[in-house]
This record gives sequence, structure tokens and C-alpha cells, in this order.
Amino acid sequence: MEALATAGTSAGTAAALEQLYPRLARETFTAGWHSRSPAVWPHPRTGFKPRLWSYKRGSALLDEAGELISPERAERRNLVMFNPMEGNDYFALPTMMAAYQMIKGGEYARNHRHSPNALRVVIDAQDDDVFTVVDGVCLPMRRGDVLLTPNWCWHSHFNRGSGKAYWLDVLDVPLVHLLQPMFFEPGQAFEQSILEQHAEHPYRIETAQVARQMASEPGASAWRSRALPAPSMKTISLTLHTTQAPAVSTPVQAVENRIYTVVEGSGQTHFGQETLQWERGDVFVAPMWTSHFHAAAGPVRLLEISDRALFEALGFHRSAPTPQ
Ligand code: 1HN
Repeated sequence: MEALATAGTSAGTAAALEQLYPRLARETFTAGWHSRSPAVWPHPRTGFKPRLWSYKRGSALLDEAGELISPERAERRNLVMFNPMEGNDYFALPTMMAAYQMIKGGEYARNHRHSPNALRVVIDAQDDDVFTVVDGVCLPMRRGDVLLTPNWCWHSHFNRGSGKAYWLDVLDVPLVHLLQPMFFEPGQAFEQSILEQHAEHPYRIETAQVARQMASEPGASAWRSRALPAPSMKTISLTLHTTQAPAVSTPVQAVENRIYTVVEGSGQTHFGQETLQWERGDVFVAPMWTSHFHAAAGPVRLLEISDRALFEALGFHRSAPTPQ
């Protein structure tokens, strides 16, 4: 912008401008035409990259950590998946973070609440051993379930069995850091009183059940996608992708940032020249405006967690008509 603004000016004017800039800065002004970074650019650009975290590696490292740290000391025993870029060791995407969490049989992850919206996707848990309590409602955590803990809901987790349980946590913590309305409150008591117990609840989505419905519809061997309603989560959207046989999805390129988790099956996702291979429990990210498509090796259940609801609410949502 500066070259444009000063083109055709005399040497004297250019020198006078150079003297003006430091005087402006001393009074905390920047000349709009002389800013170090532009205010606008033609299409989204982000330092976040497509990346995959392996459940085999993550769970093995979490087992090691489990010998050293308790949920009492850690608040939550989890491994946060960060996108390696300058200054970042916590965020997977600009608006969302992701972590593998593990609790052993007999352990309790204490009650607390906070502004960030959160959800869990259960990767391994023995049926009827593991539960999340949300505002006094006890919800079962079974393999493939999604449990929602919308902002400012009390939540705690426990495992009353003998085996370890593993799940994926997704939270809009990076968004709350950007906008800054962070609040956190520990529960008065370590454990949360259970007022009700339900298997069916708006905060519990059984992806196995949704996948069964999708499989009973015509064309189930093709790649198909269904939005999972989660109106309690204002910033996060859920989509389940399934196929009953090897299949390829259509390419997408849109502004939402996406975290994918492999609930069942294996396959690969193509990002231009780059391919990420995935299997059950793995987590991978497709940052804003990265064109990509999936190829399933066989029956697949892939859960997409995105910030689409946020962009739609703000009027910023956009998709490329022909992904590049
Ligand atoms: C949190 O509250 C949980 O409740 C998991 O299980 C991960 C990461 C950052 C901040 C709060 C949980 C979290 C978290």
C-alpha cells in the first residue's frame, strides 16, 4: 500500500513522510498506508496445517503419563494435540483444541465449569462403567458416543469399572482466548451429586445409532453425511460421515475449521499433494479453506467437529463452488 501511496511524490515529500512516521508512533498512531501488515487479503490464509494424531501413539503415551500423574493432580489427565507453528503448543486450530483423555478404573475427574463449550467422543470404554455428569445428570459414555458439556455446565467424569477409558475432548478454548470471556469455577465438592440418570438426553449422541439409521437408507455404500443437531453448542457443529463399503467423498473447501475423529474403520484424506492415513481413534484437522476429500477403505464412521455454526451465526460462512 505504501508504494502506491507515495508513488509520484517528490523526494522532499517522501523524506517529510519518513520524519512524520516516528512522530505518529510516539502518539500511538500508525499511518494506515504505512502499516507493517495489510488489513485485508483476497482469500483466507492460515498458519495452521492439516495434521494427524495417532490414537495408538497417543494412548500409549497417555498410559505412560498415567503411571506418573493422577486426575487429582492434573485436574484432567489429557494430552493436548497442537499444530506445530511458531508460538503455539496448545491449539489444533484457531478456534478449537483437541486432547486425548484417559481415566483408570476407580478414578474420578473432579467437578468444574468454565466458559468454553466442550464435547467428548468416546474411543474406548467398557459399557456401563464410565459416565459424565452434566449439571447433575449422569450420562453413560459408551464407545462412539458424543457427550456435550455446553458452556458453564458443571461437568465431571468417572470410571467405576476396572479397565482404562479413553476419549477425545474438543473445546472452543482458542476462541474464548481470542474473545477473552474466560471464567472457570471449581466445584465445591470433588464429586458432583447425581440428580438424574438418563441414557437418552440432548447432551448424548449415539453415533452407532445414527450410523445404523444411515445404513438402512438406500445408497448406503456411497459416502454420505448427516448433520447431528447440537443446538446447545453455539460455536460447534457436528457431522457424521459414513459408508458401508469403500467410497470416496466429494471435495470440500469452506471457511470452517474441522477436526475429524475416526469412530470406526480406516481410510485416507487427500489434501492436494498431501495424504493422511487414518484408523480408529485417530484425530486429524483440516484448517480453514484447505480443500480435501476422503477415501474409505471399507465401512467407515467419521465424525467431523467444526466451527461452522460460529461462522454461520456471524454471517462469515462461505464455501468454494469448485474446490481447488
Ligand atoms: C476440561 O474441562 C476437560 O472437563 C478436558 O474433561 C479438557 C482442556 C482445557 C480446559 C478444560 C474436561 C480440557 C478442559
